[in-house]
Amino acid sequence: MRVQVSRSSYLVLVSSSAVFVTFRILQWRARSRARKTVERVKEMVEENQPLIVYWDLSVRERILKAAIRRASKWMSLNEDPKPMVGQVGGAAVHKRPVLTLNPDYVLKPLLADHRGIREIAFYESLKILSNNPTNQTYSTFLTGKQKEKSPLLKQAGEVFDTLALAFAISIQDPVVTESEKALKDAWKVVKKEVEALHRLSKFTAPYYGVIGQPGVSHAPECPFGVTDDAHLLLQDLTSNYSKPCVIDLKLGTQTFEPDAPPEKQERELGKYPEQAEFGFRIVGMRMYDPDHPDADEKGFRCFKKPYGRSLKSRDQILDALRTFLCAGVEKPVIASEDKRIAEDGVNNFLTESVRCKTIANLLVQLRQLRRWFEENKSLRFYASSLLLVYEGDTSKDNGSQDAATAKMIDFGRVRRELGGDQAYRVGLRMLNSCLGEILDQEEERLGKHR
Ligand SMILES: Nc1ncnc2c1ncn2[C@@H]1O[C@H](COP(=O)(O)OP(=O)(O)OP(=O)(O)O)[C@@H](O)[C@H]1O
Ligand SMILES: *[C@@H]1O[C@H](CO)[C@@H](O)[C@H](O)[C@H]1NC(C)=O
Ligand SMILES: *[C@@H]1O[C@H](CO)[C@@H](O)[C@H](O)[C@H]1NC(C)=O
Ligand SMILES: *[C@@H]1O[C@H](CO)[C@@H](O)[C@H](O)[C@H]1NC(C)=O
Ligand SMILES: CC(=O)N[C@H]1CO[C@H](CO)[C@@H](O)[C@@H]1O
Repeated sequence: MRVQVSRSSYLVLVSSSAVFVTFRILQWRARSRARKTVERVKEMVEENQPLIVYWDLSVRERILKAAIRRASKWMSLNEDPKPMVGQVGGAAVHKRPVLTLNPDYVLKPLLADHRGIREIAFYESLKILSNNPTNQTYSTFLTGKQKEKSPLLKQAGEVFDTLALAFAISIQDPVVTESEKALKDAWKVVKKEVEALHRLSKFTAPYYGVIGQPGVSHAPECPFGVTDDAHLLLQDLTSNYSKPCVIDLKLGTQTFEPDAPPEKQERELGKYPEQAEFGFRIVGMRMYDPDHPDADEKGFRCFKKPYGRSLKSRDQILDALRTFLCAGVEKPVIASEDKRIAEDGVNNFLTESVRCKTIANLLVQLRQLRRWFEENKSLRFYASSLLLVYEGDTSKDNGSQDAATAKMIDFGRVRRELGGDQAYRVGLRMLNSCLGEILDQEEERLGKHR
């Protein structure tokens, strides 16, 4: 009798301790798996960091290869690209010019430093998300890890982990439950970024890949695999204009990233301190104004970097924007307008003398961009440009003379920052108010003379 009791209690003891050990193992596996997954997702979209971990060799190689493949799929350079006529910004002495290629491409030279690979990654992310804006696509883009077929042993491990997790969730293990919540939040951050990038692509120039370098370089002068010959292949935003008038605005209150060395910060601040107040600077502009004494042989007036830096007050900025927008049609002396009306007998000169529709067109596009910045608060763009283009040819009368384009370019310094880009919004607000003021004045002028 006594033997039997002790044997059954022995069995109970053994089996209960087996259950206990199994429980512990499952719990441990579930907890460590859950923690790791949260870590992995959080790392993917770490704050105050560039979009991709370009210092990771495999990440930058994968993205660069994808960009080269993208361009080579359908583009072979059987024609020599030519230096762009009418490039407005960039191309300081040490830089190479932007090139153009028929029918409507621009080739922007990439920098071999971190900015080159970061700009490629930015455009690649837009492209990848344009077809398929999901967490999965983006996480594969950022980490390179796909749900690949793993070896049998690993698969067994996965099945075990999945069971362990299911078990831990069913008994509401506190650590696993907590991790599940954290995981959901981490994916929400990813999803936000996916949506933001997905909606941003309509404000940027269409991108077709990287051209001019055959593969990833391992030369010491190419620390990130990008060579001196690499070019971004983009759509030429001026290609549909017969006399494109272009202004390049560098947006934001500062042009350096927060981790820039102090000397660089000081240097950048010294270039144009007013940018902190205005939220942008005029990098350059080029307008069609063939009758102007300063016009070049093609009929364009050009303003370069020093001009933008000389603008010290809001009024001067306003004048500069008016000069840009009213080029070739601005007739400041009312007397001459009256004379023209008298000669023609009709008042068609005045309708022609203002660009109200063009300015209104730009304002609509800028409003949409502003909305994006107000509603998508996860990215920040340092030293990025906004390109405004309008038709300078007033001889057409079928509507195309009112065409205008506003697109963002230059993405070498995009970062993830909670709160979004307050600094870019300062610039957009200022730009909006200036254009609005110019439009009001023009409409008033027009109204007075009707
Ligand atoms: N997609 C485009 N369509 C038309 N013109 C373009 C396009 N991209 C660039 N440009 C022209 O090239 C100029 C320089 O472009 P971008 O600002 O991208 O170059 P960058 O060398 O990085 O300039 P920066 O020195 O200001 O950083 C622009 O001002 C514009 O005139
Ligand atoms: C991405 O993550 C968010 C937040 O967890 C979720 O709501 C959404 O359904 C996920 N989308 C996809 C396609 O997985
Ligand atoms: C120019 O017009 C064509 C035809 O409408 C269009 O496909 C193309 O995208 C336009 N280019 C730009 C830069 O807007
Ligand atoms: C207007 O006419 C020009 C030629 O003068 C042509 O290139 C352009 O496509 C036309 N635009 C529209 C909107 O019809
Ligand atoms: C995630 C998010 O806030 N997305 C917003 C981005 O901006 C657009 C407007 O351009 C909104 O519609 C989205 O909801």
